[in-house]
Amino acid sequence: MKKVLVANRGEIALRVMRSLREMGISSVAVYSEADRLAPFVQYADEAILLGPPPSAQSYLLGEKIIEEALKLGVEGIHPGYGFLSENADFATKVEAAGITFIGPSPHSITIMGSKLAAKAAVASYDIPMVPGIDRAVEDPKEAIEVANKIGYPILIKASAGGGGKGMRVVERAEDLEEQMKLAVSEAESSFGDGSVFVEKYIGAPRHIEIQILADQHGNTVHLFERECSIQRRHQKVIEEAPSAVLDDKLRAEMGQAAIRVAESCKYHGAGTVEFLLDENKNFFFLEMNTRLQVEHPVTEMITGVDLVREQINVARGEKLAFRQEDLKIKGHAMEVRVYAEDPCNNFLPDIGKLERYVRPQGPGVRVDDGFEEGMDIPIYYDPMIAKLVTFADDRILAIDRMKRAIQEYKITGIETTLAFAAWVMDHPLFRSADIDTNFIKKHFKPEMLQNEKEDEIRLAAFLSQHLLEKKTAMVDSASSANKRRSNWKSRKA
Ligand code: MV4
Repeated sequence: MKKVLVANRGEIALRVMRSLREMGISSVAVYSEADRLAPFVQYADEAILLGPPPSAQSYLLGEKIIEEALKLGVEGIHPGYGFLSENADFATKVEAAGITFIGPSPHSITIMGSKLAAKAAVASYDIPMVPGIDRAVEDPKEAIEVANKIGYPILIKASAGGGGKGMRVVERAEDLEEQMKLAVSEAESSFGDGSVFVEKYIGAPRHIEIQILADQHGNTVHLFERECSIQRRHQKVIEEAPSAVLDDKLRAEMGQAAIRVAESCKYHGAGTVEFLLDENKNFFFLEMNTRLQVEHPVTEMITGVDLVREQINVARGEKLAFRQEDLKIKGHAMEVRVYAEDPCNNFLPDIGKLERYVRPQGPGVRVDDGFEEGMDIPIYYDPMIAKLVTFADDRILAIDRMKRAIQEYKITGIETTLAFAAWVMDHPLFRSADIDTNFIKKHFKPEMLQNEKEDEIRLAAFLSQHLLEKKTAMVDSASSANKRRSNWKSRKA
């Protein structure tokens, strides 16, 4: 494979191109008018303008992207995450054009794109599932029967759902019929598929996901877990690897379960199997994401594996170069997603210009981003500016390193979630890893950022005072040097 087109934008496009360059593969960027000046466009060996900023007129134009790829002699297409990455129809068309789709087969994408199809696929693979019913329920009476068996509270879920859409918690039988109607209509309008099913509601779970890699020769390995419990309204905010609550035995059990999920749909490529972990450390399969995930860097840090390189290797038919027993966890990695959002104003997206943009550096710091100082954050796409990742020998060291990196990060011109991330890093419950998916909802109030902001203001005040003193001292010494010089001059004269 000599040339690969990256059908994505921003930090992930750049991330993928970096591995391509290391592998001696040339890269093609596709971009919208909003991204003309973006670093990923500059970085690529060739770049093709797709159209106006809205995704539907640019990054989602699958057929146009394939056409351009054919014109340029592209041999592979990497879809990144979001956009066309989990679109089975796009993957099919790419392959039909004789281009390699760097990702799983359309078959795997289709099965895992439906929660009910996924449950059916894994049914004979000994995968722990949340108690419930694994087919579409249409009659509220049937739902009530199921609920009586498993006990309240229950959760109504949309089969085509994602990001919590179409989900309804029901505490009592008398609310069930109404909530079910709401769930069905929400699922219909959001996904065009109104099928819903019913599960026991796990109230305070952790979100643990397992990274897997599979080649096209039947070899599948897992690369351990990521803990993603710190999220807000289904948007992940902080991720880490490994999880502080898994021991080696549970880790191996969940890893093997994830491998079986992958095998159930004949998976190849990189993928992620999501589980819920309850307070008693029972784990349950939720769903499988058939793409490279945003938070993949924390896995790369603790395993030393370049996941993009491996995606490309297995896409071109190579065998995995390592076995399960070759993989070991080393150290701890923490990732903070830096969003252009105002945490003091209900995380409202903030747009504008990156007036000042200075990245943190130093030991154990990785920044995956897609902007430069002076650039505008476009309103058309995800408001994520960067992923800030730290790596250290253990979890507390990785947290303290994150606090230091956040302090070094200078972003002005727009509000960001950096101060919020600093608040999380300082929270005693986070530091003791006593977290679940309710952490932010339960513990965060905007007023709490005053401290973090005051720290920032105090630091800025200290620095400007310090600089002023230094400048005064310099002026003083300069003027005395001038005096000396003039004395010397005058003496000479
Ligand atoms: C659940 C659950 C509790 N019980 N299922 C949310 C999105 C979708 N992928 C699955 N989700 C959940 N399913 C049962 N039976 C709680 C959630 C959930 C959640 C899961 C992972 C990460 C964050 C979450 C936040 C709220 C709810």
